[in-house]
Amino acid sequence: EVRPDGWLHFDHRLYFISTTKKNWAASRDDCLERDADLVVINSREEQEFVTRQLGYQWFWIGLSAGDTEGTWKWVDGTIMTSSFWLSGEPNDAGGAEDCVSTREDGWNDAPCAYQYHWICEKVRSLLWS
Ligand code: 2F8
Ligand code: CA
Repeated sequence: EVRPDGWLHFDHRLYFISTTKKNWAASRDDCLERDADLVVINSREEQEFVTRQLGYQWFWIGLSAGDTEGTWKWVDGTIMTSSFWLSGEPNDAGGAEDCVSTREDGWNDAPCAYQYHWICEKVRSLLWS
């Protein structure tokens, strides 16, 4: 279901899929300006809903390296529970891959300075159905 303002609706949440590209931090700033944040993916259903829209281009999600090497944290502060890494990922290629992107078939860790599309998420207000 595509809403007129460009937000997609799924399970009491709204998703914005960018048509332009930015680095991870600037992507997050864009989401914050939209009263949202980069998407936090909590279930296979959510991963499948979000990635159905994407094809084979990379989109930043709200997951980045934690303070301890090899750990990952979501922008809402929660620890990663379900994960959807592509085979062989995360590989920290070049020792410099601290941000996570997804495409239709799964996640990759990539350099945070790369310019990718991004996905924002916000809770749907009960006031405007
Ligand atoms: O083969 C997987 C590998 O592909 C690229 O590196 C060659 C990705 N690099 C970027 O997206 C910058 C790696 O992250 C990925 O693991
Ligand atoms: Ca990688």
